[in-house]
Amino acid sequence: MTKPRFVPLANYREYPVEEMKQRAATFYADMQRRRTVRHFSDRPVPLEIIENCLRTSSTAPSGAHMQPWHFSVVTDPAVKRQIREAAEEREHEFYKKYAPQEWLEALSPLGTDEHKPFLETAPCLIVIFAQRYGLSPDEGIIKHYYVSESVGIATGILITAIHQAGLVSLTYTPNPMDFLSDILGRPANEKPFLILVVGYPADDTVVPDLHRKPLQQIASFI
Ligand code: IYR
Repeated sequence: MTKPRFVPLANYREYPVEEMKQRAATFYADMQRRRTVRHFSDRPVPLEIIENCLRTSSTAPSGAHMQPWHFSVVTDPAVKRQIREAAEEREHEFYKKYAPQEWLEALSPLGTDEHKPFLETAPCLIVIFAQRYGLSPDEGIIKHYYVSESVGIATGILITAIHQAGLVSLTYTPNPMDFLSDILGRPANEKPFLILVVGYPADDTVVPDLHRKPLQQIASFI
């Protein structure tokens, strides 16, 4: 058994209550401006921004602090093309064969279809993998805990960091996603979780006229 080792909580900052209120309100207003975008400009993004967003994402809490995530950052046009071709094949099957009418109905306000040009146009695809278990240097198996919760939280923080930096993103999940492991050469302990498409919005980008549920509908105070 490893003994716990503690250090002082040196970096916590308490703000005066009025300042806290202001910070919470300002952050909400800023996040309320975030929109998922499906039309991207081909303008490149400095890699340094993506690197810092990934560092931020990896501050997420995780089960037993296993940090069960891996991020493949794809900017190579040939690899983006491969991903687009494979994804569009899956999407064709989805839209033309497998998707139940009810699902297509739910998607109709978003205007999505089997064509995914953004996978090539956007300068950066961050493919997020969830490590179902870890591998020690001698190839022994390390158990991971609450993997989807952990990777989901890290993904949320990544989306927030990208917005905070001034870029836009799209959470994209083709189904099935195993082709990503082959294309990106990821090991069997990692399962593709989500593609985060990142960049600048195209000029004159439009987004669906969606509204967010008000507080009374999403929360109860007991
Ligand atoms: N993967 C498909 C379908 C799709 C599914 C959901 I749930 C969405 O919120 C949006 C799309 C596609 O990306 O077109």
